[in-house]
Amino acid sequence: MGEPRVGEGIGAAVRRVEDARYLLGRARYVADIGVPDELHCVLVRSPHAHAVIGSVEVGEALASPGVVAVFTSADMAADDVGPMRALWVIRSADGRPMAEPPRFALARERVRHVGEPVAAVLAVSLPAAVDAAERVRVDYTPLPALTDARGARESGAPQLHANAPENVCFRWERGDGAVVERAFAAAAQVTALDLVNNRLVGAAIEPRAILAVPDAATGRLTVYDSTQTPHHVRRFLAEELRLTESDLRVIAPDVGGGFGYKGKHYPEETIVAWAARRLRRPVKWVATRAESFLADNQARDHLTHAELALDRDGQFLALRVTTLADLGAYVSTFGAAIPSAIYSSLLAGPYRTLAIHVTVTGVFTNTLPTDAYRGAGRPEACYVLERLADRAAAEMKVDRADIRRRNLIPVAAMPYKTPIGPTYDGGDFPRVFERALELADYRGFASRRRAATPGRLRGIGIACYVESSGVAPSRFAGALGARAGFFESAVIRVRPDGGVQAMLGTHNHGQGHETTFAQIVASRLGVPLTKIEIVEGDTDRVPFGTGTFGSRSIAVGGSALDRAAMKIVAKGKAIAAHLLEAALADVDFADGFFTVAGTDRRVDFAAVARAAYVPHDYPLETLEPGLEESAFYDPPNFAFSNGVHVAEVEVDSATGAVCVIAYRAVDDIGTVINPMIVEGQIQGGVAQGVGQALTEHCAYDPDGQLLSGSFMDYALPRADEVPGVVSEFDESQPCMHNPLGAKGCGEAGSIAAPAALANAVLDALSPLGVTHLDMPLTPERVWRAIAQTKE
Ligand code: MCN
Repeated sequence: MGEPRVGEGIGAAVRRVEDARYLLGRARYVADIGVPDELHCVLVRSPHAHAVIGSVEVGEALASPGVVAVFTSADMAADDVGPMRALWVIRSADGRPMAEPPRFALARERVRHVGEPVAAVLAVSLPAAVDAAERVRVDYTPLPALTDARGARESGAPQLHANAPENVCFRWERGDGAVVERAFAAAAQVTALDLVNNRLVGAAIEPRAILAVPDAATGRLTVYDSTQTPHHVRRFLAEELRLTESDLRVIAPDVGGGFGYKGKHYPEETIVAWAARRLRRPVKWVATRAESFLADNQARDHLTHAELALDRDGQFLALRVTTLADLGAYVSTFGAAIPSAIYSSLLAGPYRTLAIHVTVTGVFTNTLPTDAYRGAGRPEACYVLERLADRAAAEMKVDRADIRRRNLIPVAAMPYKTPIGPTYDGGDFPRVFERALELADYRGFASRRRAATPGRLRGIGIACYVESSGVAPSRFAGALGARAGFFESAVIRVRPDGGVQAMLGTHNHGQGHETTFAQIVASRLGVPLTKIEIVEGDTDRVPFGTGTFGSRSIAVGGSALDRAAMKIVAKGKAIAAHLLEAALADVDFADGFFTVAGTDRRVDFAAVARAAYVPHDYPLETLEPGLEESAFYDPPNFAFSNGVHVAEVEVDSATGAVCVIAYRAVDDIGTVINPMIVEGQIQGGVAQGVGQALTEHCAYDPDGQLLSGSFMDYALPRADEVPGVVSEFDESQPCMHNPLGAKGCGEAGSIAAPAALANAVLDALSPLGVTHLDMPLTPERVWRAIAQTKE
């Protein structure tokens, strides 16, 4: 905290050092890595959403040119390959653990979603594997499919798993229902809404890819994987393949975007790793874009009934939320935790709601599993609250800004314990709110609306959010059933020439870690950026770590790095004291120099580094040679980023097309390490929020066939649909419990943008009497709503 904003350290808008590699085509993704003798894996995937697997005929495929092996679940079972387990096992309200149906990498007996892998073909070339895969004959007996969460709960619905009666995975409950009930009974106003949080597909530029390379000499297996969490993958693979973690090295090299969905464990990882060991040959699988739609986790898909009780002054008295969350066919890595623990714990948002009660039922359907995707649980919570706030304001004929203003938690109330669980350590929500309204010229909006071109309906929308970034305190996760810790690790190795190598368990797949983490080192050690190397994504070079998701890298990884740097300074002082023949207590360190207090005697960092490895005259009993330190960090709490986003839109009343005219954001992410990078992070998140709000929707037909299985049908926003974000940061409230004072920023945009945009579009349509529409607000949906008002 409190670093000068000069040069290259904390607070400087340094250009991303990794961009040269990305922009010049020099990045190395998994698909770029070729090894001699590698086999290509093509997966035979189920064309049915739900079916019993009869025989799987592989003879013809095996006889195809270039084919080395064709495997089915029977082969994996014969090798005793274990099932894929979730990383987080939550408990239902009655205390019972969630249903965790067995999920095998190659489906056994039954398939439960279109695209589920049934057989793996291994051949010497990709075309040979593709051809042979078409010759695998699977005898399926189709079963009725379930593709929506409500249908899964109906009596007589097909049952997906023997150990999940009524297709229910869990029934989650938080808050005091009786207190909420009483508050509703006494309320002057009750506002209710039914909301759909649309299903999304992650769409990184690089499709997932895996290459597993066995080492005949050591018996070890190296797995190159386009993942955000190499340490989790190592652990899952060790468990399933009955290995120790030391038998495996997982490397996540350059990864072309992750957005959360690449931070989960997938069947292909198990299949490729196992096949490589079994065949004693390198095996590579690279998803095609079409395959990504059938193989990658999807996200959101909530049906929610939400009610807000208010007094006559518009104070929020109580919130009651009932959500049906579609988990898809199996429980994915974090699939159960996102719609329960993560989502529900943010339902207070920035507001002082006195009582909150939430129930979430997680159900299975014949669709791709859902799991974390940028925002993960927090956009859903923000959407519920911000849609309710707007609706309540309209019903009470109060200005939308005023109703929020009356309910924001004041800074004096910090730390603030919410009625739904978390304690916010800090944040000046009213200050951020007023600044955002000022930036958006909220007051001047009425005149802009009046001045709009005829046929253009202008609207403005506000969304306030609180985000639990810095996922997660292990204590919190453990209490709620996580099967892993969520610490982060950092090692700083100082070279004899004074250069620094910093190794972290996080992973950079577009967030700019090689720059921002180097800035932290530069600030703490006074070493220029050109002499700092950041290493991530290799379980041999970074033995223990957790990975990048939940906007945790700065708050948790950065804090581990900061601690390691402090240890380097402490050791450096001891070396300097020896070199300068001074008492340790008299040695100070600043700006790259160790100085004897009150004198001009000093030695620079590089000289201390050199001496650390040339200990000719060291007092070896008290001073170890070398300059290398490690630190593990586990946060005591989440870092509660917060902010206010304001979107201004125009709706073409003839076509229903929505144009985002302006987008302004004020975010409190504590101490900003690199303002240029965080601006980019906010902009990227907003782009994804624009997608959810306006264009993206993953749709299945009633038989479970994916209707939006390509970019022709699944509409990512295009550059001309994404507004330039005017972004500001409020640094007045640094995180109180981590050494950097930093809170995460990677998901902020995707959390606030859907609510801000939906509120803006509905504001534009409000003069016509349209009060609710579900996302995505496509031209067709908006046009139909307008047309109906004319009927
Ligand atoms: N940062 C900073 N000052 C702060 C907070 C963050 O300078 N106060 C910097 C960090 O040092 C880091 C970047 O901003 O370089 C994002 O930091 P953080 O908020 O800690 O998020 P993570 O690095 O943990 O990234 C994860 C987050 C998530 S969960 C998703 S999903 C996501 C995202 O980041 N996926 C992304 N941003 C993405 N950006 C790109 N380009 N690609 C993805 O796949």
